[in-house]
Amino acid sequence: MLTTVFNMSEGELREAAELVANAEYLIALTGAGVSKESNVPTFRGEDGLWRNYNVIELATPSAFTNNPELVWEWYTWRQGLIAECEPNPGHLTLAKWEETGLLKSLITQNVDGLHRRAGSSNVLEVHGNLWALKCISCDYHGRLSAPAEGLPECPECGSMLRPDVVWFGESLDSEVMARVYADLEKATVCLVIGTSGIVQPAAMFPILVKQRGGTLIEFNVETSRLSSNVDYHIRGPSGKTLPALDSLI
Ligand code: BJW
Ligand code: ZN
Repeated sequence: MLTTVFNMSEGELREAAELVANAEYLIALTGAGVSKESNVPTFRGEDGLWRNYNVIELATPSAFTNNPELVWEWYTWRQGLIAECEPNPGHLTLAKWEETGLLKSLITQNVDGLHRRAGSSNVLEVHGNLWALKCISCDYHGRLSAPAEGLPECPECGSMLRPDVVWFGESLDSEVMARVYADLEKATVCLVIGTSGIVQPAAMFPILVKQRGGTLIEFNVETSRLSSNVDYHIRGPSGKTLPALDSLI
């Protein structure tokens, strides 16, 4: 039964479960795929977000400068969509593993906030958060509690506010990155869940763990750019494969 679900031998699966259960320092890197079963679209692939929208028109600083209305429209649409979504059993399993002391750190590229809503608290959001705002002119940072309406204005200086997310060509937050690198140095096992492994620098994180002798266990519905580097590839939707692995621990 398990072999059908995971497309790998039961022995290998038990091995992976044992590695997770006995890991000295277990971390996870997640991408859009972990939220797919919560009905959040992924970025790439068949029904990815980018298929109907051009990334260059939307997720770059110059896109925002040239057409802030279009960029905000896209974010408002996503905020509305994500407000209706609930964490899935994959998110819940990771939250459980943090609570039981198994998972030390959860690094996510996702901006949807679903890991925290599932109960995870040790979450490093390397690409920001869909509900966070920052001013384009001053140091103001804020947070939305409902989808934005029109073009939000800074309450301090009247300039435009933008989503506090990381667009292409922008640096990732240095404090968050310092914590990420500290965890990567300690990690003995890294779970790589639902990411295409295309976007840098996040795609390098598992490689750094591997280079230091750590073990990589991937959960994905297909092969990714990282698959050739992993020790175990557990194929299937992570909302099913993570709870099933948990059942073996
Ligand atoms: C399932 C599933 C299920 C489906 N279960 N799995 C080195 C080399 C080349 C280029 C660069 C480089 N270093 C930097 C760059 C440039 C650039 C980059 O990486 N470009 C690449 C496209 C090549 N990176 C940057 O610009 C970064 N900044 C930076 O490095 O600053 C310094 C610097 C700048 C410039 C040059 C050099 C240095 C910033 C990257 C910011 C990415 N931002 C986005 C948008 C965030 C805001 C928002 O959401 O609106 O982040 S882009 C988008 O991609 C989003 C995601 O977090 C990110 C990753 O996507 P992810 O999560 O992997 O999703 P998908 O859709 O790609 O994959 C989903 C996977 O799930 C698939 O594998 C499915 O099979 C799987 N799946 N259902 C399990 N149920
Ligand atoms: Zn301001």
